[in-house]
Amino acid sequence: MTTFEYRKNLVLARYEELITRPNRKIEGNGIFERYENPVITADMVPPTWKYDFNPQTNPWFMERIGCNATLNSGAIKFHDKYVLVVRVEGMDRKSFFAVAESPNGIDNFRFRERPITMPDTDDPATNIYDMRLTAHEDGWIYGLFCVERHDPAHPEDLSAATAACGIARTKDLDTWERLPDLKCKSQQRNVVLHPEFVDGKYALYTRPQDGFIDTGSGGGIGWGLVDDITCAEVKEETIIDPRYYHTIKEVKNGEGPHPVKTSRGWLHLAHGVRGCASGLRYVLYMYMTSLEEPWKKIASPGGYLMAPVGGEYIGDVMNVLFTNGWIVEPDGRVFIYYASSDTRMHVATSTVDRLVDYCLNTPQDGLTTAASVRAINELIDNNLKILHS
Ligand code: M1P
Repeated sequence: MTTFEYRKNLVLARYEELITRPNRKIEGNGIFERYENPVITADMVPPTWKYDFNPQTNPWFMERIGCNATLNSGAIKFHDKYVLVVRVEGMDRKSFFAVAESPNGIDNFRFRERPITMPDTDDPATNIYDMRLTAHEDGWIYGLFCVERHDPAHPEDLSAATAACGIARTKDLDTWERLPDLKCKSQQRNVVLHPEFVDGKYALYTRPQDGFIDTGSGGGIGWGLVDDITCAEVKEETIIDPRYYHTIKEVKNGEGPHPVKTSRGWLHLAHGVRGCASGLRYVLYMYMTSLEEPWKKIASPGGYLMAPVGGEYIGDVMNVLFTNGWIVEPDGRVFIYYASSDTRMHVATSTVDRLVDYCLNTPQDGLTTAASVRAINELIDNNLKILHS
């Protein structure tokens, strides 16, 4: 057998084994369950995207185009499949979007034949990433994502970049109509489209930021209305979930996927960032807003829902969990898709009832040590009464 044949068979067999590997649930804290394996890794990108399958031009069956990571994915249930629009990052540091589908949401994710070719605007992007999917009541599926360009104001600084919100829409997830980028006063990342019209307008969760990395005076997760999505402009933004000193969202926060409508209010999933000696720490947290007024917070459980554990700590950008996709089934099951350390995708499962209970019954962050101890003592008091009765 030639080296080409031997290596080709090995690569294809390993790939097939990996993407069909069953995933098992790990019992957790009652709020959600993690799973044994990541759902998508860079090794699950199809070999046809990486290898030249011609023995004449690639006799050693060498990898030609490497994949670095598969991370921050939008999620949607589409034609009975659990679908992720994955941020795939090549070894050249460029990210692109690609659709991966699974029959059950926890394993057997397989990429479609080709990545998405996202049309550019008149001002081409250097990099695009982190798509939030919204099946809007206007009938379109929207993808909102970060568009990164070199900052023209600082031509001499090779790290100076700008972040804006790109907008595209589709009916099949393969072909996308690109709309103009969101116009607003500040730079933006983590912009999310609310699924329903509010006062006849499109509604956006925003994340105003002073620079490409620093949110600076941008006070947290914002809310703004847009008259026309085909030339979207947010003229006024109000902060609906602010950052606070000495919390999990002291440095930054950002809306995850679009919120889920429940009988008790809109259920939100987001990421919070704080600084520590080893850099930034990204965790996932939740909050709820009013059904009638989705910009008004009605519940804010203290602390994080999920933080990195075990191998999740390790990767390209350590100590990071990030989410921009979840799927809610009509029976109330929730599939939370999250990336660890900007490297790989995982799933965690829960239910709408459990997450609403978590939001409404977890004590709020009292913002001081004294308040935290008071909350624990209250719990102990109640428990002792029950245990001694
Ligand atoms: O590296 C962690 C995350 O950093 C950014 O998130 P934020 O805008 O909140 O700082 C994004 O680049 C995100 O893609 C990345 O996962």
